[in-house]
Amino acid sequence: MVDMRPCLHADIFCRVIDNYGDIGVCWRLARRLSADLGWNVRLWVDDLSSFARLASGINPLLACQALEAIEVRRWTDAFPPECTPGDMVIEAFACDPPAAFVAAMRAQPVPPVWINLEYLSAQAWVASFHGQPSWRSDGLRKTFFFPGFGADTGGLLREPGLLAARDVVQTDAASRAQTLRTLGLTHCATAVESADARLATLFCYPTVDFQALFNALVHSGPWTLAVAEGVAGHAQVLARECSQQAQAYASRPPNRPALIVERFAWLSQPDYDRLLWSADLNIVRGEDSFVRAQWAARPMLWHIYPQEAAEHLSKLDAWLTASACPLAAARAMQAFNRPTLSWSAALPEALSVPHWHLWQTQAVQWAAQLAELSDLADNLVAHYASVAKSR
Ligand code: TRH
Repeated sequence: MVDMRPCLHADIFCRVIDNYGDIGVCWRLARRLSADLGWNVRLWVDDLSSFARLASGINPLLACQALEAIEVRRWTDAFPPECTPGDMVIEAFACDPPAAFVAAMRAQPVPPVWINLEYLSAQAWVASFHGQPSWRSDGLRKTFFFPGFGADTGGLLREPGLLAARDVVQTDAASRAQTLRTLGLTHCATAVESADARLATLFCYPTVDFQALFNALVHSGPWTLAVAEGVAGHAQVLARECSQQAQAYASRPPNRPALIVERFAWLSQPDYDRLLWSADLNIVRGEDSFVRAQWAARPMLWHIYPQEAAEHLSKLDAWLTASACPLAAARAMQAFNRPTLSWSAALPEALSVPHWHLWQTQAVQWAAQLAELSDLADNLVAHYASVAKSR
């Protein structure tokens, strides 16, 4: 039977505060709504240069363009007269759509379903705030939509087929190595193929004590470390120094350095996923790479985005508890994120047997538990449908 329903329209507003997480989440959501759920999506972004870094098809000079069937608009305070607000308006991270756009929403015979998509947290209060409406003095209603890790939250973005594609890559060493080769990571591919080292990826903030991190890896090595573009500019030199120092103390010379670094140029989001699936350990940050590392079902170290009054540490602890992170790994992650704690001993411990095996098992179980939840875009569409029905 032919589906005769009219196509629904969504506007997504994204203000890039810094880095790539804001646009990373918005772009992923835009693609989910458009490619998988059949919505017409218009994405408003205030910083197209950051977006262009994330999606190479974006031209930062164009005020209006289309990419993957999504209309991308430069965020302007003036309301383009040719635009009508969509059926659902999603502002990411309380970014406040322009006043002229809100006025156009108000002028609609049936105002759009307005969502404020919030930041991700495993803290207990999230469930009680998720889905709460906020009535504005102009009569419009905005609903708080919180991503999260439980059925009483908005869930996490998970594309259909994502986990099946991951499982194919993780079938055996040959498919992991093949994936790494297609990403241009030949040293990483060789390490996986010859099983002579574990593979880690590194995408963290510059505040990490890289010397301590690399020493920790050396002392639990051998490792091959894939380092993201723009992270730890001195990584290769530092890895060599740390490996050489360790070798000087070793009773017999190793047949390979304890830590080898290979850099990777910025990958597309799907390719970055493939890299995470191919690794044994992923060091990630912010919000979106943090979620993607959980889908990878591999041990991960989260370098959390620092917040005022150390709020991020409560966030970290809440997630460690929710995910049932094993004690040694939790200690390593807490120390990794608290500059006052020494984590150089905590990390090698977490990476050593039997702690490592516990960590691997937990990562698989946690990903499977999360996969039981419905995905965030599906939940948004269900919310839209229930509001539309009640009108
Ligand atoms: O870049 P981040 O630190 O982003 C953010 C912002 O700082 C934001 O203000 C803050 O609120 C938020 O974190 C919590 O980290 P994040 O969230 O992991 O975003 C990175 C994005 O970049 C993510 O979509 C994955 C993507 N990425 C690639 O597409 N290719 C790559 O090669 C790499 C390393 C990352």
